[in-house]
Amino acid sequence: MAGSITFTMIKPKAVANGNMGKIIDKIIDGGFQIKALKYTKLSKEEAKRFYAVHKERPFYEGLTDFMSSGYIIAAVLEKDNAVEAYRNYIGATNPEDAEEGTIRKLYGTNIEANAVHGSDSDDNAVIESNFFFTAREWDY
Ligand code: 3AN
Repeated sequence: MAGSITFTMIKPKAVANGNMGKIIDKIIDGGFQIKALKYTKLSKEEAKRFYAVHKERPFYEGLTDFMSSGYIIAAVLEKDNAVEAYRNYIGATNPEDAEEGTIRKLYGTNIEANAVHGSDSDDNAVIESNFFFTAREWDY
């Protein structure tokens, strides 16, 4: 039975640290089915568009500099209740506060370089998936 979807990115520092394979394994171990996956980069302008909801926040410039600083993995994941299930699985935004065994606790460096992104709502999961993938690539 098909579940709902969420969107994730493995962030530049986690890729640069050589952890992308371990993080993908962990995602699969958590019962998330990969519907689409891409090894890619964001330009500064694309990172600003992706994080536009945060444009008034003090960390916006730093976050968008960081997110455009190197390779990332973008992926669409499917599971029942995917958005909430994945947010629980990755842990709190700040790796210091994340529970033991979560992706951010295991592979996060700090609150900005916190290993992975996870959508915060079903609507945003679709918007974010469409940001990186054509409908043909994930919506089948
Ligand atoms: P989450 O990714 O857990 O939903 P949000 O939506 O509050 O967290 O923040 C989006 C991204 O902005 C986070 N993934 C994190 O990388 C970054 N971020 C959030 N708060 C801070 C902060 N105080 N300083 C630097 N970066 C931050």
